[in-house]
Formats: sequence, structure tokens, C-alpha cells
Amino acid sequence: MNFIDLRSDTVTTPTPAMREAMYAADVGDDVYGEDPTVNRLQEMAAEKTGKEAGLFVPSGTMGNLAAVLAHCGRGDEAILGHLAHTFLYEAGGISALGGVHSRQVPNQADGTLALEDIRLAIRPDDVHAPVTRLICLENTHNRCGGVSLSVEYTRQVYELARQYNLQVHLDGARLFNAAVAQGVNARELAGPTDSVTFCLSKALCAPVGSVLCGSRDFIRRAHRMRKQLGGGMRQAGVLAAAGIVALETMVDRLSEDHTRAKSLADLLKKLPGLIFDPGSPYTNMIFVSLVDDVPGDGRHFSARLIELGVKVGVVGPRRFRLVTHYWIDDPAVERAAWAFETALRGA
Ligand code: TLP
Repeated sequence: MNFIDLRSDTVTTPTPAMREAMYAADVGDDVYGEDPTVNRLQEMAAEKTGKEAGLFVPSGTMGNLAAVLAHCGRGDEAILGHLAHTFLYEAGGISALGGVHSRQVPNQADGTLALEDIRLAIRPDDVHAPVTRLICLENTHNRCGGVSLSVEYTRQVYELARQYNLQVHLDGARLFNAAVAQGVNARELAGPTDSVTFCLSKALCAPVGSVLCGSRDFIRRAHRMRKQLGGGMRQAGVLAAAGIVALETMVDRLSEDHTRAKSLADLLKKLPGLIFDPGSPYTNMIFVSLVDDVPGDGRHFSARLIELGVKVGVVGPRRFRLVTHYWIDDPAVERAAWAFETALRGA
């Protein structure tokens, strides 16, 4: 069966133009810095985020990890939201591999961390305390529904960080979704940060990879971290080539994914039995739950949807995440709504 796969935008497969570019890519040994296609992608990424330099990494997880390790030493502390991807879904890498202590402050519903909460979390200069080094933000914020943080908010966090001599890292896995949703450039959103990662292999459709960007000096340190983590790749230009096509051709179309998320939500809102997270969808993600009187749990409901040809992410006992992306067209939106209606009727 050809499934309509709404589990994530990570399921996107490369476009024909990407496959052609991968086939034709000029390559070299990137551990020697000699892959011209990787070098070009890194330059493009730096330019798009307004940073001095970029580093191609195999995943968003490695990008965030290399960033935290380049900002912090063992025993240092990073402040991040209790719903941050780095805290919840990156296997505790910053502590396990970097010895970095994480300090969680509550994410507000809009994905932000309250400035006062950040301020209170910054450690005093006291021998009993770890040294606070870093504040991590996420834009768009995955677990907060794909909501985007504003330039103004990011700037406020950056100014606060500067008062205390801290660094700011932005997990911008979906930075371009945030930019498109707000009608601003990615470089404006990433401006008030010291480092930013964005993913090529999510809504931008490339098969593999993310880019970590920051100052030249920061990227030099992150480069060594990438090597330590085993992320030095050789003829990675075959992957970077798809990333270049992604940056050149896939950014402006992201608004189509946002519009389709809205259309799908509008269709689903007509059905009894579903309750939406307030404001959902903000970008390309819908978060929706079953109301109490629908019998069975989320896994059971998702299995029924699979029988009807639709895959969704199960993100709670009765809660789902539906992510629109390049391979979800208008008929797929209608089919998905039909599958929900059918599954609810039979529930
Ligand atoms: N998120 C994945 C899952 O891990 C949950 C998804 O399907 O959304 N930052 C953010 C905000 C992310 O959403 C993700 C992936 C990452 C980092 C990690 O990227 P990868 O999967 O490339 O390591």
C-alpha cells in the first residue's frame, strides 16, 4: 500500500532534482576539507543564517551535541526548556558524552522560556554550583506544536545572555519553517544567537544532514567535536549536493505545507471525537487528541488508521502528531481526513 505518511517531515525522500544533483556531485575527502560540494553547502548555510561559517553534520542531533560541546566543558550547565528536543529526544547526549549538566526551565505554551525563569536559573558564582554557560532555544518548537519564536523574543534572550556572559544556541531544525511562517529571513531569526543548527532532511526533503553555523572560531571547535563523535565524513558531497538543492529550491515552498496543515486541521475540526491543542497548527504540525468518549487508546486508533492507509505519530496515550511535507498533496489531505472520519465512525 502507498501510505500517506504524516508521522514526521523526516520521512521525506529526495526529489528527482536532488537525486540528479547527488549523481553529478563533485566530491573529495571532507575530513581533509577537500569536498567542494560540502564546502559550498557550508558557505551557503553560513550566508543564509548570517554566520561566518558552517559545518555539515549527519543529523540535527549531532549538530546540537557538537554545538553544546563546543560551548561548554564538562560540569558546565546548559539552560534549556523542559520540552526541548535536546532534553527529551537526543538520548541525553549532552550529559552522557559531554558531561554537560542540563537545567530545565518550563517551556511556555508558545515555545518560549520566560526571561525571569532563565534569569533565576543562572547560577551564582559559587563553588557549590555548576557554571552556567549556555541557553538553548528551539525554533520552530516541536513539542510546543511547531510554534515559531519571534526575532524580538530571541533578541531578548540574547541580551539577557550577554548580561551574564552566556552563549545562546538555537536548535533551528525547522528554522526555515519558522522564517516562512513569520515572513522574515532565517538570518534575522538566527541573528541574535551564537550558533544555530538547521536540518536539511526534514521539510527541506534532503535525505541526510544538518548544518551547524556560527563564528569561525566556534565552528573550528565544533569541527573537532564532530570528529570526536565520529561524524567526520569522507565523500559527503553526494549528500551535500541534495542539501544545496534543498536550500535553493525547497525553502519558499514550505508555506504550502503550512497551508495544507491548516486545510487538514479544518477538515478534522468538523469531525466529532477530536480535540486540538490550542492554536494548532502553527506551521506544518497538527497536534490532536481523542476525546474521552472515543474508546481504545492512541495505538489502537493509529493501527486502524494504518489499515486505512494513513500513518500518524502517536505522541501520548491518546494524542497524535500529524506533519505535512513535500510528499503530502491535496488529495493526500482529503484521504487523511477520510481515514480519520472512518476510524472515528468505527471506533
Ligand atoms: N525530530 C524528530 C524526532 O526526533 C522527534 C521528529 O520527527 O520531529 N531538533 C528538533 C526540533 C527536532 O525535531 C529533531 C528531530 C532534531 C533536533 C534531531 O534531528 P535528527 O533526527 O536529524 O537527529
